[in-house]
Amino acid sequence: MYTQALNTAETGGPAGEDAALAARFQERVDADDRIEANDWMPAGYRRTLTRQISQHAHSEIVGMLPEGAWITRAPTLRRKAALLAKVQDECGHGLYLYAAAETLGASREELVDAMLAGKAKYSSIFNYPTLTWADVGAIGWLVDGAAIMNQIPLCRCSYGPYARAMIRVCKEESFHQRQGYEIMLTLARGTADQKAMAQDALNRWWWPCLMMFGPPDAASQHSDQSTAWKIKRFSNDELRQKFVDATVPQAEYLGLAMPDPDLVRDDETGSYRYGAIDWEEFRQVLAGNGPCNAERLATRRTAHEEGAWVREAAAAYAAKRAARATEKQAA
Ligand code: FAQ
Repeated sequence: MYTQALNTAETGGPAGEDAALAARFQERVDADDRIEANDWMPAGYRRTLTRQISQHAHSEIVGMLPEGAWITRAPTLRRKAALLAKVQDECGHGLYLYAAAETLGASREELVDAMLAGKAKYSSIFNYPTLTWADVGAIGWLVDGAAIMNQIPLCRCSYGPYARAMIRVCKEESFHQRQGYEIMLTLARGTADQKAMAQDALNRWWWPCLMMFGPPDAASQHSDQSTAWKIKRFSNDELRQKFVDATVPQAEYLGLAMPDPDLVRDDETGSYRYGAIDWEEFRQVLAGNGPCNAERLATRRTAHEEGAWVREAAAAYAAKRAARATEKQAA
């Protein structure tokens, strides 16, 4: 097993953990100290971060697929170059995140295998199809917009390697959001058919984007502990609300209608109250029954199998270099 983890001696869970170490750990978290890979940490903290960071990494890698499908069909060379760069960035985000997860003692192989076996989650949003070019605009504007809202607070997460990875990810996501919004603006100001295409994309992506933030606070099983550990700085509902408040005026500027008849601005707070989210749809997508779950996993499995020779060649090259370095040292 290859892992970047430095010191991952487990304490065997809460029962085996030293109470004094646990108290000292929480004091450091409360004081906004950064926890680093070699520091003592509760087993549950390590598990929670490994789960969240690896799910996040899988989301980036699976998240390349919906937009990747449009690279060959982008309407101009400029659009194609920007989309290609964006999808490559997502791959890069996946790699930083797998590296951050490895510092916790999990190997990339085991994390990827869990995803390919359908045992590890990735974001629900990537199980929806990209039917038209406007979907590429809607993903950049809305999906990246939601991702930024969720990820900016993660730059202040208590675990150093995750927080640092998030800084660069968020900068790149800002570019992604703008390229998406610019596509939407061009379509919204284009012909009636183009505007209708933009509206249709907004109609299909809006509700799944609200689901990206996770279940409502009352049903979020990990939130309390993750908040106490300062992995989470805002609750799922708080971030969802911030996203709605930031996005509705952007839709107005585009001249597009929000697909929510219950959406209403509260003049006192300036916030928007939104209609009921279909949590049954969310549950179905998480259970593997979304429109594209099977297709996404099948595509990733094929790509993984077809890339086996690259991994083998890289490992053989690394082994050869290591053997040469040992020979040199011995000489
Ligand atoms: N999809 O107790 P909570 C992107 C699961 S990156 C699937 O509230 P937590 C960039 C959750 O895992 C998008 N599963 O959980 C991009 C848990 O299940 P488990 C990904 C979801 O962790 C843009 C259960 O429900 N971003 O978009 C979802 O405290 C464009 C209970 O939930 C991240 O991963 C969901 N939407 O809060 C790429 C950010 N929501 O593990 C390409 C980091 C919840 O017990 C193109 N992650 N679940 O089996 C987080 O901030 C958190 O993990 C939350 C969930 C907020 C997602």
